[in-house]
Amino acid sequence: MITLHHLRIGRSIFTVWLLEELGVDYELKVYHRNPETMRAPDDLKQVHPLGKSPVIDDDGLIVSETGAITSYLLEKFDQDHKFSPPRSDLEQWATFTRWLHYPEGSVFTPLLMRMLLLRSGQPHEFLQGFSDKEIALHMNHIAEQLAGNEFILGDSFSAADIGISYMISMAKRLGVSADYPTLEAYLARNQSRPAWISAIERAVE
Ligand SMILES: N[C@@H](CCC(=O)N[C@@H](CS)C(=O)NCC(=O)O)C(=O)O
Repeated sequence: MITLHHLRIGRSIFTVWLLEELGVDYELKVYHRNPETMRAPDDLKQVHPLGKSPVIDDDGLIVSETGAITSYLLEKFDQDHKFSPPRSDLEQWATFTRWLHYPEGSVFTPLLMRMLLLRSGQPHEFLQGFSDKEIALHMNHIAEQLAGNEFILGDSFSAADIGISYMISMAKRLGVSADYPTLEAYLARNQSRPAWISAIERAVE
């Protein structure tokens, strides 16, 4: 049985969503951030030395890092390739893998920068200029991919849409997605999926 170590509020809700899409039986262990520091509680370090979420425990096998967890869950539970292309279709698989790792690898950092700048309440022209430009680059890139496509790989939803939705939802919270109606419509489309609704109900985000 899979246990997901879920920290509220953060990216692990997106792993809950994937588990719901896959129809996997799982347990949730919920952690709360320290309200002053916003950091994870120390108990998470007993699961993994970094003390971050998400982390899954699959009968003693500990997997951390969202991208690695996603790949692991797909390898184990998406044998019909409903949410990811098979490796035998190398071109589609490479495209999928690129979109799977792009959110954490490239989009997250400038969004985090913006979040920290807002939270600090201290203007910083250089960092703000850098993050605004990078965010615009990535939002435009995603919007271009979605022009004429309902989902990131085309007509059908895949696990890559989960990570991209995470980025758009973060952009929305940070007040940048209003300039990108395509992205807001895409997020709304994904978040009307029964698996997302079940994830929210179960994880009480
Ligand atoms: N690169 C990691 C990032 C994990 C991460 O930073 N998680 C945040 C929650 S969204 C966390 O646990 N923060 C609490 C802390 O650092 O104390 C991943 O993709 O899973």
